[in-house]
Amino acid sequence: WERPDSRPIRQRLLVVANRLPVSAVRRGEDSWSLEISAGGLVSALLGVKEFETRWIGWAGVNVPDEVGQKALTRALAEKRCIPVFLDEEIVHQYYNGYCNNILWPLFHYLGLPQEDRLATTRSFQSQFTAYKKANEMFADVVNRNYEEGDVVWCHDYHLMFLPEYLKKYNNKMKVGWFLHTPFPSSEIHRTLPSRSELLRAVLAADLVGFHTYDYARHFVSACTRILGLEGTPEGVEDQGRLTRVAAFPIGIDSERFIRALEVPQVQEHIKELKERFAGRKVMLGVDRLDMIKGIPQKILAFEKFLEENPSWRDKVVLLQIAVPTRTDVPEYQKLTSQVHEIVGRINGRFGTLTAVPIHHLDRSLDFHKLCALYAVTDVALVTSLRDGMNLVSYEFVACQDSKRGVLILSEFAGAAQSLGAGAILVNPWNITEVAAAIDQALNMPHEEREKRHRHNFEHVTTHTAQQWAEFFVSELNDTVIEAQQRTRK
Ligand code: ADQ
Repeated sequence: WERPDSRPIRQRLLVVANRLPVSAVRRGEDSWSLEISAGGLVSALLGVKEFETRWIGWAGVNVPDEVGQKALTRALAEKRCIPVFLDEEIVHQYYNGYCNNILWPLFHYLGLPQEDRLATTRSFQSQFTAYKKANEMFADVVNRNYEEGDVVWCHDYHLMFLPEYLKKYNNKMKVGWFLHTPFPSSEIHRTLPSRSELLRAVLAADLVGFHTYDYARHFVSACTRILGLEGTPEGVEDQGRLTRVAAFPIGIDSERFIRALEVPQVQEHIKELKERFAGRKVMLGVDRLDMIKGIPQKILAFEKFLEENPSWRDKVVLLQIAVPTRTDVPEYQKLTSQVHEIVGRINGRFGTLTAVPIHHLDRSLDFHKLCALYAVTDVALVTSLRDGMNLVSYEFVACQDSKRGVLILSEFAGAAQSLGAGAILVNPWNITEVAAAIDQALNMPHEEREKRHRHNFEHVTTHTAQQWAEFFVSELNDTVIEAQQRTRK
């Protein structure tokens, strides 16, 4: 991802995230092949034209030998990526343990894993120690690659200690931290044994960003209630030093989706899908297979809708595309079996010899197929139990400018704050309410769909990923300049 223009480079941006935006596969002792995973973050940061971006993160593979590490470092350098090498034990304790088993469920209000509460509580300390150790390893790589004037942007709950470690190394470093998940109410955060250390570590950053104003407010409340610091409209103050806290709602590269709909291959997919589901309304769910996405709840609500509306049974189909993630975590394995079991039961109950009401796929779809699916969908169902933002809802809206389908959206997704006026908002825990929303969506008159879609399309195309990144980085620069001016006075 080279910069598309050749303007002079003014400042370097070091983007630090747990995972690099590439997957590495070892081909030989000293050879690697790299595949770019072009997610939202990559396209967002490509849009920050004022900066030259370097990525720092884990490549997702264990590379114990020096030959392999050197070769991978060289291969990644061509992609402007710098690896952090984590061994298996650290990955197990830091990534699977503290990040995915403790912080992730807690930040999404799901508490600790149900059947594992005591075991998790016992292993907490060792996982927390590994978490700090991993953060030190990230800090070490940043420090070795830092040049004066660089802007360092740390991402997500994996790296909450990074701002503190970086500032200890060099207090002048410009450090921002952004959380992609919700930040929960202080009543939830205060149950974490390491609650204070985590907050203090994040507060070392110059700028702390969240998707919504609510998450920012929860963070400030946690700092005032747990640490006894002063919350101001600007952020959190500690002995005269201000950490700026603000909302920076992420968006998508909407143009990429809109342009894709013109590609002949996508048009061909659209034609095939229309033929395949002719005479039936298409409902769509696209999620990572994660408990926060509320997939079982969504499917149960669809079952309720079919139960209550027999006339719709052969006229509607739900396509649920669920890409498996974190497959080595037992909770996720249980979720997969649970979803399969529910889908099987409902298809057995309402299916016929020639058609089933739910098509469930456990896999990732390529970009073109995904765009085609979004384009033919009549009703998209996003029923996350909690979600930092939820980009699937944005992607669906971007692909709907000719169809004007309806978005049913969980009120617990950050996106509800931006797309709420155009979507039908639901409480995903209430399957009767979601079933009623499905009925409302399928029967919605064209004028109302048009009006709702206009609102959402306008938002999605004007609040893009590129603007999000530019806004965060320029705010970080301004924050540091203001802090310097305050100190001089
Ligand atoms: P995620 O939890 O991964 O992101 P989301 O924002 O919906 O959730 O993004 C998922 C991305 O993966 C989308 O771009 C989607 O197209 C893609 N995807 C999902 N399932 C897929 C499938 N089966 N096949 C192909 N692609 C698939 C986290 C937070 C979110 C926050 C983002 C960005 O949990 O709340 O919006 O980061 O900050």
